[in-house]
Amino acid sequence: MSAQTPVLAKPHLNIATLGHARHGKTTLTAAITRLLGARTAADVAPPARSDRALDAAARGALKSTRVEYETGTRHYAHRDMPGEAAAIEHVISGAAQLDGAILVVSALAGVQAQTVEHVLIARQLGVEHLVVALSQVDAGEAAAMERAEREIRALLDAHGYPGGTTPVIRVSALRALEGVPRWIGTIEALLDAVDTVVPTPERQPGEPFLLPVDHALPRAGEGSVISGTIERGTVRSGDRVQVVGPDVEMAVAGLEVFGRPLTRAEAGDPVALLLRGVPHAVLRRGDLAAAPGSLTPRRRFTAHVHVLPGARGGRAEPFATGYRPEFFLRTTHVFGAINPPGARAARPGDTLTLGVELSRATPVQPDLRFVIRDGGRTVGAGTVLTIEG
Ligand SMILES: Nc1nc2c(ncn2[C@@H]2O[C@H](COP(=O)(O)OP(=O)(O)O)[C@@H](O)[C@H]2O)c(=O)[nH]1
Ligand SMILES: [Mg+2]
Repeated sequence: MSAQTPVLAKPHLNIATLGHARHGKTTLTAAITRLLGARTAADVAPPARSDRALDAAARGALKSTRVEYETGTRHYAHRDMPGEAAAIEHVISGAAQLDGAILVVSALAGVQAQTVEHVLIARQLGVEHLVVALSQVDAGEAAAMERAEREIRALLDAHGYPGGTTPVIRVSALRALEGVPRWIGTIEALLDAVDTVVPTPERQPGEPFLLPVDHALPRAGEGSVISGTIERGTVRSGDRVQVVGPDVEMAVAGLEVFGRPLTRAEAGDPVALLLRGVPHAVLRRGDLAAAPGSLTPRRRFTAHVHVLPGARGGRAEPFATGYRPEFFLRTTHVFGAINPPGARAARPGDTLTLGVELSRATPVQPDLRFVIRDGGRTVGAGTVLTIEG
């Protein structure tokens, strides 16, 4: 294949499996892969900082893997997310790039802690469209399935998704993988629902290029490769890009979409950029590659923030001025102080406008969405309103 060949004749979407650990996300991903003859990309998340305490076996389970496949109408990049609480960072940094998601809920176990947390994060980071796979139904009792479906619809309603009309497709990925036609049909029905429910996204290929970096890897003898999903704009081989973080600027020496060499990639494409001569050690997840001069790191902004009530996984206590949780913005996270308006504290359940001062300047812009975490819990979420400095 020449480097100029356009590979994607169909619209491209980014989706993921979300949901609690051991509810069947990886098995479902495998069943879809088997059905549609997908390819697995060599794109596996290295352990995030918070994973380091875990042993190697546990870390293996926390990686997210990406596959690609085509239905009759669409091309999908599908990320199989980890469901463990310790891996939530991967879900947060991946969710910002999703056009839709498959929420996997076991018919045996029903809604569990990370089912709730993933729905919350998806909603807060702007994932507008969900399809539910009610999984492991070959092993479930009818009454348990009905109960699980009711819990799911109530959860979706509680987070602003249409619980009444969201497709809840009963699947057995394990039996489909074993080749049982009836169960293969359930995977086909799920994919039809995704094709129907998730609209083709509108991209912004004409905006200044921006790539939040998911991974940075060394490429022997050549430099480094950074990868992620392009948030906006277009990049061509030879374009100059600035990497905000290490603050280096260079020409893109080559680019790949799913391991295929191309000369151009645009908003929505999962891409890897070769940065010749840049040592891997200066690059990291959370950096931003962008059109030179198009980004200004900022520390102070105002934001519209929803403080999660304790009943939804948040804190029981209010936030007072000077509270310093962690802000998850695109693929990075940074501590910041919260300053509620006037002298009042922000109480769990409040939705209000407040000031934020980050400990490290990071490019932010109005409408950027973020998640606020503290002590291993998602305590709030918000949207940037105005930049203050
Ligand atoms: N009976 C049954 N078991 C399943 C099905 N899908 C997954 N499992 C089992 O559930 C367990 C967890 O599955 P896995 O895909 O790893 O879950 P993940 O943690 O959500 O990725 C494994 O033991 C699977 O074999 C299914 O459709 N039916
Ligand atoms: Mg898994």
